[in-house]
Amino acid sequence: MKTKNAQPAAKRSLGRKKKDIETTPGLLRLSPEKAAFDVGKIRKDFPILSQKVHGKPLVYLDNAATTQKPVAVLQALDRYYRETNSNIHRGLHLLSEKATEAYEGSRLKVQKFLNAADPREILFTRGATEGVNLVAQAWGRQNVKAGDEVLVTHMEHHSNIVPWQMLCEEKGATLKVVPINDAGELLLDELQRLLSSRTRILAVTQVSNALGTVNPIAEIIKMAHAKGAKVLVDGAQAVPHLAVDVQQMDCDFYVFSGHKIYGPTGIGVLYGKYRLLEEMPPYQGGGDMIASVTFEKTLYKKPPHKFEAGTPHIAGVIGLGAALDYVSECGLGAIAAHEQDLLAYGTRKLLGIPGLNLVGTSVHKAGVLSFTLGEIHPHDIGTILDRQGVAIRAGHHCAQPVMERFRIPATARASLGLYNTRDEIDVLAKAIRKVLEVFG
Ligand code: C6P
Repeated sequence: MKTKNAQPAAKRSLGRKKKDIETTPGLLRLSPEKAAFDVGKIRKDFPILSQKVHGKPLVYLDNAATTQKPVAVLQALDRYYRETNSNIHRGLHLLSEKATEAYEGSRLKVQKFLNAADPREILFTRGATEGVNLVAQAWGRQNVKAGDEVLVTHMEHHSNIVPWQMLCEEKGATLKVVPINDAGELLLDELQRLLSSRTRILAVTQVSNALGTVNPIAEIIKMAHAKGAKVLVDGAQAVPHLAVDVQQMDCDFYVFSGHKIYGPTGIGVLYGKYRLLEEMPPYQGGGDMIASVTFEKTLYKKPPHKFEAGTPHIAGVIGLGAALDYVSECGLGAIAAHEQDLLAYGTRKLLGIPGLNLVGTSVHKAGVLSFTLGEIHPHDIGTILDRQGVAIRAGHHCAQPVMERFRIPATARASLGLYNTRDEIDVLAKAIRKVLEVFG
């Protein structure tokens, strides 16, 4: 995968020891560039991180659920409501013009961030979930018929399963599932076998939220296209960790959520190839998506406006633009290098804990450490860790088929963000050992 925005050579060392990075099998090797950034400085951009919980310094390791917001994003939201608040695309007055400019400016930022060919290919949604539903309903209803097949994988989040199930039920189509191996990697030969002339679309995650697996997405898309299938990529867990280039990967649709990339909740993005968007009917009807309305006939605007009915989450869009600016300034290459270092360090630390079993040991992984600890229920692990200031998630992570595949009810999951440190991994490991003590 291409790395864009790579930082120049490190100004300051993170104190990484070579052996820590290179001795853990099954992890991405850090590139020699290893662009380090100043994580101490970065942490100061996130006011929430300096608080204590239960009297202990907060160690926030629930970034796959949602990320914290830098001051730049908080200020963008505050500034919008204080100085520019107005509806967009409607008013002739100055505030409306400014709000429209900021909103459409964010669309350009997203276009650049994903390297989309055209800003009209960028639609704002409520999040990844709404993006998948939009494609399943608007594209799916038009293109999937009885006897057709929709392909998903065994590692999908419920958001990339249920909308397709609903479509298949409605249309009499069949949902097929690409299996995964014990490391949590997609079985590409099975994918090849399952793809056929009946396959209308493959819906696949770029990075698994429950396992951390990074899929070879360009290769997968090529395989699906060779059979004439379209591909929707769920990028919810990819965009915060990897540089994404939708033209290079050649996906037909790509979705992500703002809140997982240091932006506000309630805002997300759907990228779609313009020709496909043009052919799709609208998802919802209402204001701002029409060219003209009579009781006899309504004409729709062109994409993206055809798919943005009603007053959108204007502040959210502007906040998302600020978040993408922030991440781009940090440099996705530098973020990836930092997180891969933490992942390697954390993997080594956790594997040293008696009875700890890592769930998800793919060769290519992003910053997720999902684990079980003997017979101790992950909810108990989460509660004990919380008392020590460590925030993780425990449960099925909205990926019940993954739990079923590994024959476990749940995992405890520590997930990394750009502001996490090795010291925090040490606190995590210590807190897990405390769980062992409690359960004697
Ligand atoms: N995963 C997690 O803790 P929304 O809710 O629309 O912002 O994102 C849905 C979604 C879709 N795909 C993947 C791969 C995801 O991880 C998520 C959200 C969170 O893992 C909350 S369940």
